[in-house]
Amino acid sequence: MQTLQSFLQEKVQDEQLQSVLVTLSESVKAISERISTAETCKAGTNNEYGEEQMALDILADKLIQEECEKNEQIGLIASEEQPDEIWLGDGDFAVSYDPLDGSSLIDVNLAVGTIFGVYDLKLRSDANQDKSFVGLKGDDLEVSMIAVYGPRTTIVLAIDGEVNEFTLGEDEFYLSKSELKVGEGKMFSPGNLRACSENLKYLDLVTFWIRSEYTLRYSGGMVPDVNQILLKGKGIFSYPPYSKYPDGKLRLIFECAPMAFLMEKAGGAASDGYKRILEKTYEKIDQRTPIYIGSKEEVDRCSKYLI
Ligand code: AHM
Ligand code: MG
Repeated sequence: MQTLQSFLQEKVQDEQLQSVLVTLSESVKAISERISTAETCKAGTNNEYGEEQMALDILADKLIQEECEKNEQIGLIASEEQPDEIWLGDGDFAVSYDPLDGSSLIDVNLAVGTIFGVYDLKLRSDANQDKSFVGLKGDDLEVSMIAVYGPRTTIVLAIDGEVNEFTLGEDEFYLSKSELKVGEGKMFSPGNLRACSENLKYLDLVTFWIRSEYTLRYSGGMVPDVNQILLKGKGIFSYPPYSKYPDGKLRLIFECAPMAFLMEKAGGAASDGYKRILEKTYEKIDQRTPIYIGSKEEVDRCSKYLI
């Protein structure tokens, strides 16, 4: 069985990038261990968006930042749990992360995940003199990676035009599924169904999926839901806007762009209904966007029904 480390040595020419990915996988190991043992009480503080943070969100955020600080190749980080991006030094790599997505699912022991986006700032034509995520877009991503903490801890990594799954063994990640491909198939994860109360086009779309006998698979966590589409090779995850979230709930930098990168590399698509998620320039750190992600035909169907 191939380890993640040997896979990276084989596939990634740039040793600096290799070391960044090892750093991120080490933080996933640490989070995985803490999730299975840590207390799940609420931390009692609010994050930048006024949402209550769970103790584990804070812990995961801290663990990733500490790992990144140890790696001098990483010059810039931004976390969904922190208000500002953080400049760490002269390293060429910028890493965005949602440390623990779906944290409201922790106390009921459903799967949660981490989302990473990795950018190589030296490849930017303007050398990104401001050292900021603002001005970048998903198409600038070098690598994206999600971790799913479920019955097993897995990583799905998009690198070098391939998407592969790795599973955590005793102390190492091993390649468990190679070259994931997303085609067509009847499975749906309809997020934010509340929007149907005011958006009859979304109600029509969901009704189409129901009447066409699609299989419902919705966990309440974007990472396990999109991970399922990648692993089953079919399906659609939707999260439209509505009055409470006029731009949608999910964040472009931390959640949607890295997910869209994984999905496109696996042969699927991701759109906000008008354009590819990866084409959207980051205007601010906490930017939100609607998202329709999964099989190409389903993403097209979303645009046709909703626009
Ligand atoms: P979080 O970043 O606060 O955890 O929120 C993101 C999560 C996604 O994983 C999921 O798709 C969505 O929120 C579900 O939200 P809701 O149940 O409010 O519709
Ligand atoms: Mg999140």
